[in-house]
Amino acid sequence: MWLSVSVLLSLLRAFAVAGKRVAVNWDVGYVDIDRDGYGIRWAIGVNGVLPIPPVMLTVGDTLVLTVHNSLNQTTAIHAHGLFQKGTNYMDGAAMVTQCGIPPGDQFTYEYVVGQAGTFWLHGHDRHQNAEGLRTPLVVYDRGKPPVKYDEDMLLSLEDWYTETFAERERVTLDPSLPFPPPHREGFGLINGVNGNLTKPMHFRSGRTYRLRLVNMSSTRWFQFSLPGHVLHVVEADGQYTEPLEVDGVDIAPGQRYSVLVTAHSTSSLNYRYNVTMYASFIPDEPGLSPRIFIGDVIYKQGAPFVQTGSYNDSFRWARDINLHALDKEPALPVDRSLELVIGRSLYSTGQNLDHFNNITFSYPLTPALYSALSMGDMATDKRVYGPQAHPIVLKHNEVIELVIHNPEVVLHPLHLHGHAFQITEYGPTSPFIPSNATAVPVVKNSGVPAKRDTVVILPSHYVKLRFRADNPGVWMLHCHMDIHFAMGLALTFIEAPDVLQRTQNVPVGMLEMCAKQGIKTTGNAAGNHGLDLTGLPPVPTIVTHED
Ligand SMILES: *[C@@H]1O[C@H](CO)[C@@H](O)[C@H](O)[C@H]1NC(C)=O
Ligand SMILES: *[C@@H]1O[C@H](CO)[C@@H](O)[C@H](O)[C@H]1NC(C)=O
Ligand SMILES: *[C@@H]1O[C@H](CO)[C@@H](O)[C@H](O)[C@H]1NC(C)=O
Ligand SMILES: *[C@@H]1O[C@H](CO)[C@@H](O)[C@H](O)[C@H]1NC(C)=O
Ligand SMILES: *[C@@H]1O[C@H](CO)[C@@H](O)[C@H](O)[C@H]1NC(C)=O
Ligand SMILES: *[C@@H]1O[C@H](CO)[C@@H](O)[C@H](O)[C@H]1NC(C)=O
Ligand SMILES: *[C@@H]1O[C@H](CO)[C@@H](O)[C@H](O)[C@H]1NC(C)=O
Ligand SMILES: [Cu+2]
Repeated sequence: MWLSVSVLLSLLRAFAVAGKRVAVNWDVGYVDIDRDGYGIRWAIGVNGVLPIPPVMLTVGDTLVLTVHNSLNQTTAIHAHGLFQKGTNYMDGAAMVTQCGIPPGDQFTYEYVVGQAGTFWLHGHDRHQNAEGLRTPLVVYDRGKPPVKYDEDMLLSLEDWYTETFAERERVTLDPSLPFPPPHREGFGLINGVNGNLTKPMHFRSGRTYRLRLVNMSSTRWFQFSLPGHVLHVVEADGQYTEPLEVDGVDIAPGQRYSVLVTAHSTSSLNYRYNVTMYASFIPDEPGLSPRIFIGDVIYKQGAPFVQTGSYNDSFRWARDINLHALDKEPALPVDRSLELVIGRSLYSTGQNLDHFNNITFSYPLTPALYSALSMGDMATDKRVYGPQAHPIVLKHNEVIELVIHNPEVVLHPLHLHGHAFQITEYGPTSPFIPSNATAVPVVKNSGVPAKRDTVVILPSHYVKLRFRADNPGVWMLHCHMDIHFAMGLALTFIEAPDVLQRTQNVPVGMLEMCAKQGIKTTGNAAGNHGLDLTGLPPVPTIVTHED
């Protein structure tokens, strides 16, 4: 008896170390829903509901995500922040690493999840993310996490609009309409519901909680604070950091933070947390922007609440330049530095479009990954990917420094697929356009910089990022404000296509999805041989620079 129990236990342990298969079935379809009190509109949900239940895994598990597409357009699911090492084709970026899943069809994403931390799953086809197709993905450590806490809590933060994204996109791209476009100020959802109706958090004296804050917003920033408590940042975008003591965190679209908070040892009072949703480019309008949501932190049912005042100058916000990676990896020595300048211009298509170095992004006719895999020796020639994919070919294992300038008056949260980058420097860029955003003087983190996958570049500022090209694949860099992504603020890194060709094979089912839609899975961006790009739309030219 005892023997069999111990055998069973060791079997269980062996099984646990190997990780388990976690099957998640998503029927992606339209739901008619009122999420903000402004009325019913269509949104994109899963299995007939919104919010979509978060997905919880342990590092080493295999996620088996079966997606049935009940929409009337293609769909694809990206796991934001997962590196997909060796499984680039599972990255879920439609027309970059796969063809969208056709309506009525089904596809199973299957990959080992090798990183612990806080991530999210979201639609990466058209802007289905902004229509509701998003949910947190929490990956627990196997065994003891490197930071100590007693309990996990999740707060997902989302913006929501009365208008669909499709409508907001239409008015934004039309230069005859004023910018920002006329639309009702967005609403905030916390854990998928009106932020003032979110279930209270329950604290027990002396216990330490890890609050995972996930910003799944498409346009708005969120600030989180819990007055009367000190927060310690321990994770930024799936990367553990040395604990940093702060009073609040400011989270951009696409970003995640974990903060530790230790409950007071006495519990005669209750507290309230404060989530403020805003965007620096949206003018203040009382009651509409910023939106403030207050949630309860209950120590003792029925106890009075501590009255909290407003913020003062000594309030400490978490800033990523002040964070240090827990693994103590120093700033990488740079092999190649690339300069990118963000801009917004009126193009010959009659649209206001965003660009890096004057190139506004648009999708190739053949997914870039499939070109990289099928073009043989030519795969290292960037011309193969077409001009508008804005391809940048990287050599295996070289350390890239990105120097990204944002001379515009709006800020951009830029997200890189397949990597976490080190943030080594921020500063004002020239020409400096005075705006009411606080100017950050040059700040450097040359010791142990923080690593993350989404960075905010303030108006009139630059940022320097470093990463090692050690993940052969095709990875997007794009603004995580869906509207700017739609306006073309994206580019494609073609990382070590030679190594990629030797090491990765696309599952046949993925190629079949392309065939059903008449999309070629070999050849260049136009699905042709060599450099013949016949069939790609003409490259739009800049009429006037807007900035
Ligand atoms: C797809 O469905 C949406 C939501 O029901 C609807 O608004 C849209 O018109 C449909 N599009 C097509 C092409 O049928
Ligand atoms: C969430 O992301 C949005 C859009 O990028 C950003 O405006 C907002 O500040 C972020 N919120 C937080 C708390 O970071
Ligand atoms: C949420 O509740 C707070 C406190 O009652 C209130 O000031 C705030 O306006 C509410 N927020 C929204 C968006 O209704
Ligand atoms: C909530 O936070 C906002 C700023 O993010 C601040 O202006 C406001 O005073 C805070 N309100 C409370 C009740 O803490
Ligand atoms: C300012 O805010 C901090 C953090 O909330 C608080 O500890 C401090 O007492 C406040 N100072 C004043 C002068 O109100
Ligand atoms: C972008 O266009 C502007 C104006 O024509 C020009 O000054 C600038 O050099 C161009 N930038 C690049 C990277 O080509
Ligand atoms: C900056 O703030 C000043 C004073 O509040 C205001 O008059 C001005 O319009 C603001 N400028 C911008 C670019 O928002
Ligand atoms: Cu942007």
